Parts: sequence; C-alpha cells; structure tokens
Amino acid sequence: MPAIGNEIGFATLPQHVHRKYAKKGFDFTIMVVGESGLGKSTLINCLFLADLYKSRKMVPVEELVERTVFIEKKQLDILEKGIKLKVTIIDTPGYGDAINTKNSFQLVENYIDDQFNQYFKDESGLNRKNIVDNRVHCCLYFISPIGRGLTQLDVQFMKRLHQKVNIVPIISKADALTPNELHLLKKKILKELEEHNINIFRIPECDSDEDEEFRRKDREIKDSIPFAVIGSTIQVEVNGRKTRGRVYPWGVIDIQDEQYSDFAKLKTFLSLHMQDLKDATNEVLYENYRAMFLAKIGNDSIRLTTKDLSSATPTDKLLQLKEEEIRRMQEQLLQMQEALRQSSAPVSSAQSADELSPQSGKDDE
Ligand SMILES: Nc1nc2c(ncn2[C@@H]2O[C@H](COP(=O)(O)OP(=O)(O)OP(=O)(O)O)[C@@H](O)[C@H]2O)c(=O)[nH]1
Ligand SMILES: [Mg+2]
Repeated sequence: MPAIGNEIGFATLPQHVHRKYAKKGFDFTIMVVGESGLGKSTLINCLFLADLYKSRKMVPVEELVERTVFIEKKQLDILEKGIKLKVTIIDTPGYGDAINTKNSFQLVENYIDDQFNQYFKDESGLNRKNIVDNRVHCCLYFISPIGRGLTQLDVQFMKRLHQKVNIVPIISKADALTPNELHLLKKKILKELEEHNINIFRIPECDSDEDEEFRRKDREIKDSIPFAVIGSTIQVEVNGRKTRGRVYPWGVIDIQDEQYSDFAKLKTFLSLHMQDLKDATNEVLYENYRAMFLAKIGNDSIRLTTKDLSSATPTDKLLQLKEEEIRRMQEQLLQMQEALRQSSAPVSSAQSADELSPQSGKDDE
C-alpha cells in the first residue's frame, strides 16, 4: 500500500513506461470542473494534495476542503522512484446556481484559452526552446450520481469545451449508488455523450508490442469510463492498513477498493496515459486553436483592406493604413514562423526524447 495522497503510482507502471520518463522529468496540468459540492476538491486532495494541506495545522476535517470560490492553481513536485513529476492542479468553482453558471463557464473557458494564447505567443517568440507548457492537458468533468444521466448544464459545458480540452467524465460520490445502478448510469451517460456528439478523451489502442498484463489493465480502464469514484479527506483503518476512506453506520469503505470505487483505476489511467493526454492536447486541440487563430488574423486583415476610407478624416486614414501595415507584417511573421516550424519538424522528431533538454521538448513530447 503506497503512502496516501501524494503518490500517483508510477512505481507500479510497467518498466518501459517508467524508463521513458526517468531522465526527462514530466509536467502535467489537470483541471476539475462540475457542479458545486460534487467532490472535486476532495478528489484532487485524494489524488495529489495530502501534503499541501500539512501547513494547515489542526483544522477541522470539514475545512480541509472548502467550497472553491475562484480558480485555484496549485503546483506539486512529486519525486517517485526517481521520476520528477511536476503537476499543476486547477481547481474551479462549481456551478451551483443559475446566476453564476455563465460566469463559471466563461471563467474556465478563458483560463484554457489564455494558456493556448500564451503558448502561441511563446512559440512565435525568440525563446522557443524554453517554452513552459501551461496548457490544460486533462479536465476531469464531474457528473452527479443522483441525477438521471447528464444535466443540461453538463451537456452545455462539455459541448463548449470538448474541442479545447481532453474531457474525462467522472461520476462522483459513487457510494450513493448500488453496483447495478452505477452500471446503468454509466451506460446512460455514454449514450448521451454520443447523442450530443460530445468528444471525450479516447484512450489510444495499445501498441502491438505491449505485454498481456498491460493490455488487460488498459482494457479494464477503458471499460470503467466514466470513472465512478469515492473521495474522502479522512484516514481510516481497514484490515490493519491505514487508508483514505468513508465511515458509514454499517461500516467503512476504502476509496481504493475496486469493488466500490474506480478511484484506483483513475489513478492508473492518469499514470498510464499522461503522455497520450499531452499528445492529444498538443497535436489536436492546440492545432485546432492555432488554425482558427491564424484564420481569424487573415480575415481581419482582408476586412481592413477592403474598408471604405473615403469618409474618414486624414488622421483616421493614416491610422487605419498603419494598422493595416502592422497586421500585414504580423501575418508575414507568422507565415515565416510556420515555414520554420515545418522545416524543423523532421529534425526534432528524429531526436530521441533523451537527447532533448528537460525544457526544450515541450511541444515534441
Ligand atoms: N458521500 C460522499 N461524499 C463526498 C464524496 N466526496 C466528497 N464528498 C463530500 O461532499 C462535500 C463537497 O465536497 P467538495 O470536494 O468540497 O466539493 P466541490 O465539488 O469541490 O465543491 P465546490 O468547491 O463548491 O465546487 C464535502 O462534504 C465532502 O466531504 C464521496 O465520494 N462520497
Ligand atoms: Mg471545491
């Protein structure tokens, strides 16, 4: 049984996955989103944050995880079996009432866009080798166990964000349902996601050289989605072992017990597929964003060129012409950078990951 909370289980990974990250180190950004009170902060606390709360001495349990009121960003450095893992955790306020729903949507979307923007600027700048990748690689989206599938809010939100971030659906508070109810709810959610054309993160097929154990684990994980988890901020003792758990009048549940909770599977999913989540962010979601951004710049400049200048004052005319010139120059610069990017791509992909310096390979990972 590993130490609780601050370990995500690299030690249990197959050797080849472990080796891949051993030299380079690894950074990863994860976000939690969903209605207020569904247990987002609690789950984050279970996955990563136990020791971030150490400084809060003798706080009552209920204060360990308070209601989130704004976007909270925390960074955690984990050293596990020789691998340096830097996790950035983005905890968002849940949408609890109709008034703040729109604000919460906007807040989260703006955050994701801002990270894309920053990355785009950095990529277009001179210091391309040292870009820090703060893009959100994974969004755990929380769904209520007591509804009858997805709410309108869930659908609206996921539709708005599925092309910007990898969505991983989570049914929270799985202790509220029987195994059969959970099974039916999972099926219903998957059906509804399909009906609404919402793209959730798809785990790629295993490589042909993966061993049987890896394939089995991967299959199990795929079949568990949406992950139905139980979270807790308290430690309990189960069969003489200390673990995180929930205490009920009829007994105690260990949140890692796979009979009741997919928490352990979620952890394995994260450790096995962090790189896939990063790849999908870089190669699909960010590329979409970039293409749209470049198209927008192009359209703006056409609109400006065709604008009627006859009614403008001389100063306005001069200003508009100058703006047009600046835009044209920006466009040229972007085209040059794009050409440079394409011409350098085969060289960087030919380099092995180990040859790259820890900061240089952000967009090649
Ligand atoms: N029964 C049950 N309760 C849970 C579980 N996880 C969290 N809770 C409880 O649910 C309440 C809300 O949890 P939070 O983690 O604060 O919820 P949140 O989604 O972060 O809420 P906001 O910050 O308001 O968006 C707390 O009282 C938790 O103890 C669970 O798996 N089962
Ligand atoms: Mg919270």
